[in-house]
Amino acid sequence: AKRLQGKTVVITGASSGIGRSCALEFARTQPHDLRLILTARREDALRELAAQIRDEVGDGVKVLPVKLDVSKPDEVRGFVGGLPEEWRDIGVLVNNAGLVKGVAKAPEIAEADIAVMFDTNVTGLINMTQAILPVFKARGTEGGAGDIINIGSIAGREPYAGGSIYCASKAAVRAFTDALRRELVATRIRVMEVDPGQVETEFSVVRFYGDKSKADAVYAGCDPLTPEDIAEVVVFVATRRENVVVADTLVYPSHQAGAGVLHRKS
Ligand code: NDP
Ligand code: 8X3
Repeated sequence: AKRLQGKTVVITGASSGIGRSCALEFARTQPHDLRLILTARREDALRELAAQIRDEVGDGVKVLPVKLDVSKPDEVRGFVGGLPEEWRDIGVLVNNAGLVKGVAKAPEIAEADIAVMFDTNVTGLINMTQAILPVFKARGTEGGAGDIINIGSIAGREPYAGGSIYCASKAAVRAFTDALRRELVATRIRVMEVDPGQVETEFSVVRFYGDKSKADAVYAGCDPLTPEDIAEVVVFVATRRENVVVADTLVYPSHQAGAGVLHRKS
């Protein structure tokens, strides 16, 4: 179905992993007068992705790469106003930007790591939501007023040792999402959360401060999800009939049954 025809989709953290795959999946499956606003800090990666989408799907999808650090409240506040006029009619927000830093346990957790995880995963997601909600609310209470799709994590449901801050940040995403759905119950704005289990992306490379061998060990003997697997779910929830809210989704690879509960091939 051409359910996103004429719509504008914003994705945060589109330069890598799940966000990047979401951009490609929206473009490939809904190439009918779709506008994609791709945001992240790494502008070069966004430009490359925009070129790839243009080559693959052509004119049906217009792509606007925008450099945006969601952890900077001033940048987020100016985001919608800074868009060219024809890009401001946003219909879908995918709050995907997020990160984990380190595996330290209290009291050894670096203050800078605590700050960057909360500023990005929690405050950034909330600020983005608040920046874009007025666009949705201006549409009134008709169907299709707007979609917010928040990327949480299994870590927000099952906290684990060595991940306390990341887990707390994702639990905060979950609480904010659930409260927001209640706050907006009289509107036709859909508030949805997708919680991935283990996905192989740059996530673990970032967690280990660029140490690729430590990152690879996370996935040793496992068969993790690909970012495309999560992108398919994100596009699925965004393309249901207007009255259908896929409110809350947990997605594992088949060898996972909880946070860190992974069957590894020896
Ligand atoms: P990646 O590291 O591959 O991608 C993270 C993305 O977030 C990048 O595009 C990065 O872009 C962006 N980002 C980070 N900080 C900021 C910032 N301050 N402002 C804007 N963008 C930012 O990891 P994933 O794709 O795996 O992560 C995407 C989401 O999925 C995160 O919220 C993560 O917590 C969640 N998740 C991941 C799981 C996994 O196992 N991989 C499991 C469950 C949830 P740039 O550096 O260019 O700014
Ligand atoms: C990422 C999943 O379990 O590695 O959100 O923290 S986990």
